[in-house]
Amino acid sequence: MKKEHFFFGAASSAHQVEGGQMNDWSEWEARTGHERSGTAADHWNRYEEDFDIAKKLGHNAHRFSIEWSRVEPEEGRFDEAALEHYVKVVQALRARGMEPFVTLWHFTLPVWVARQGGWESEKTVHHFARYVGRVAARLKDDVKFWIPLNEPEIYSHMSYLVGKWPPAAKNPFRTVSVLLRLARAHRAAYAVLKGIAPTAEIGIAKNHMYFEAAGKNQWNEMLKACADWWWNFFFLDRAKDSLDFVGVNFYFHNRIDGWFNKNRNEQASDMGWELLPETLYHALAELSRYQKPLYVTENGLADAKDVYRAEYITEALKAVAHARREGVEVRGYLHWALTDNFEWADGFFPRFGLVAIDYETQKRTIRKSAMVYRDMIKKWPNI
Ligand code: IFM
Repeated sequence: MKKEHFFFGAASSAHQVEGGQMNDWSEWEARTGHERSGTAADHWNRYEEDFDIAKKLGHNAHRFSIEWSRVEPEEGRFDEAALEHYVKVVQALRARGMEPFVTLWHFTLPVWVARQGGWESEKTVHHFARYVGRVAARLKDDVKFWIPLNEPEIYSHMSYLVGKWPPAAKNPFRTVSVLLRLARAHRAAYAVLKGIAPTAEIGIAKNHMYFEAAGKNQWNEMLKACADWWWNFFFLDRAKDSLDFVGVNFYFHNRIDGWFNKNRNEQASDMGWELLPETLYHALAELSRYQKPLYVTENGLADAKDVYRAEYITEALKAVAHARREGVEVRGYLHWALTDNFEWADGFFPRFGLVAIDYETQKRTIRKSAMVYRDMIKKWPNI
């Protein structure tokens, strides 16, 4: 694989960093008394400062999301100033030598869409396709990599099964119906994007769990096969004809020994998630069966004291290198996240950033682990 094809960088999403949102999530925060995303990392106003830092850290790619509620605040009314803002964001990345990876939906909906039923309404598929078309028409010359949807399976579980995210339902039938609709939305967006930008590379940011069957045990292996099926069926098995690449968001290893989640948890993040970055290798090796280029579109940990991050990144990159040596076509690694950000139901306490944010002053401080990542990029550009 050619050297210039490996992308190193970080990722973010609009609601989590921009600040000043008026979407279904901010409405829900206000209505339920949940911690407010508020000004978040004020990235809407400080994106150039943030991209300067990313450049200093040696990044040659950056993933961010466009906020639908800003672009289409009312049904059918597109806000030119918001679109122009995102044109400038993309230009700011290009000016710093960073390849933009553009996500078009990262969990939030315009309030008017949510009021019409959100992803439970077929109308949303049509509205989404129209919005995607408007954005693509403006950005097509400067953007090659598009990600219509972020982690649809996490969204449908959290919003419709576990009920921790708006609209806070707990209903398996609604969960499956939303998953199927999101798959249709992905396919519709793919068709629109290809119509406008035929050479665009379009993928999904798929949350991938590595289910490990402990021992040589048929029961564990059967549970693994079921879990893999459930986790991959909707977006990889059913939508693979509408994917030019697979974006892998990787955080979880799930050890099955008689039942799920028999993890040893020897090291855990601030959110209690087990830290086993080397298992990224298995995730990539498994996903290679879809025969699409793979990009790690997210991988990271909440670690406020920055105790584990450097080693985590080092091990994750070794896992990528291992997969590449075995012929798995991994073409990029985007760490989650460039800066600290609003972590949905968990608010601001989890600190995922390579760059710390002081939310009082908005001061940015580069964490030591970010420098370790930078040194690895320098030493290992072809990984
Ligand atoms: O912050 C989230 C992101 O929005 C989606 N993927 C997982 C991250 C960490 O939980």
